[in-house]
Amino acid sequence: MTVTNTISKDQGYFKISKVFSSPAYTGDFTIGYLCTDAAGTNGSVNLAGGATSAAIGPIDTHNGTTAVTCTATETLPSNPTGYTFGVPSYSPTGGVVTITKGLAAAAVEVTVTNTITRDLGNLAVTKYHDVDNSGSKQGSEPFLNGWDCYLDLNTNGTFDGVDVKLTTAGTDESEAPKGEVLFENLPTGTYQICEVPKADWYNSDPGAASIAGPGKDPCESASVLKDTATFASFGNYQKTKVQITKTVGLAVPTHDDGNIAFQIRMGASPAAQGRLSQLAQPTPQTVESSDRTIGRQRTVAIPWFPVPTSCARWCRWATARPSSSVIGTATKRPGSTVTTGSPPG
Ligand SMILES: [Ca+2]
Ligand SMILES: [Ca+2]
Ligand SMILES: [Ca+2]
Repeated sequence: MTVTNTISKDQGYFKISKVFSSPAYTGDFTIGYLCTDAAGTNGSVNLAGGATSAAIGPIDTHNGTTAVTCTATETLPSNPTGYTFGVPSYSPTGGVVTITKGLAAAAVEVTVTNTITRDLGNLAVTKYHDVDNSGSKQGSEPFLNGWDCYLDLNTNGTFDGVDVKLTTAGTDESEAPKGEVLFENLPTGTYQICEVPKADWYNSDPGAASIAGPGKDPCESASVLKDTATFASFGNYQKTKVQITKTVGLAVPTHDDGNIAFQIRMGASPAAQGRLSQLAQPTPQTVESSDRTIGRQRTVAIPWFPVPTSCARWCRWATARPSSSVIGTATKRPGSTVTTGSPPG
């Protein structure tokens, strides 16, 4: 009589589940595994968020007398632009599962969970008085508080609905304005940052070319990088307003069309008076009055006059009859209104 017995190794299965949900990444995650069985079972699976692998096995439940475990380890994909994956978490802890005897349908499970966060950075904007209209800040040029700057989120060159606006503020140790705004925790990317102009100020940084069209503000582009402060700057200068006051004398001077002409020349030195070709740029500006009533005082405002870099702080102004000698002069700081001496007449 023969008694026959069979014996087989206890074997089981495991499977890997992936937990992740974000439109920032819809690709697969690669998860490797390595088991402690005598065969050293190993491999990897590629899983998208929400997916579960097929049962992996059969794998011996014991290696000698020691229970077999399998360990799952994820290799993070490259971060999508503007996002960073968090450290993956595993369940059970460490991604380690003990293989238990059973069929594929009873596979033990290891779950790998990922998180992802949006990259953020800061954008600091400084506002300064570009006194010399050079398009950049020199050391002596002051910062300006009280100016509105905004993130032009809909890039239309004007402050409206969705935009975010801040006003330059702050003072340093010596009470001087810091002219700063700080846009914090911005999602990384490229932003259009603009300033709200003020009357009688003119933008030189980024400059007139940055203004997209009528009714649009000066804007420049800034790239906000992860965990970094990006800096942008806006510079504005002022022009000088000049008025001529004269009393019409008996000998009424006339221009080609019979009007009295008033002319402003910039930078006219006494030596250059009356010699138009030697007067500093820009071109002398002329306005006219048709009122030639003798004895009446006439005040004629010259439009804002651009300040050349050679005349950054103090400018000399001259009034004259066109193509004639200079009579009155004045020295004033840009941004002020000056009344010169009477031109000839
Ligand atoms: Ca400057
Ligand atoms: Ca806008
Ligand atoms: Ca700038």
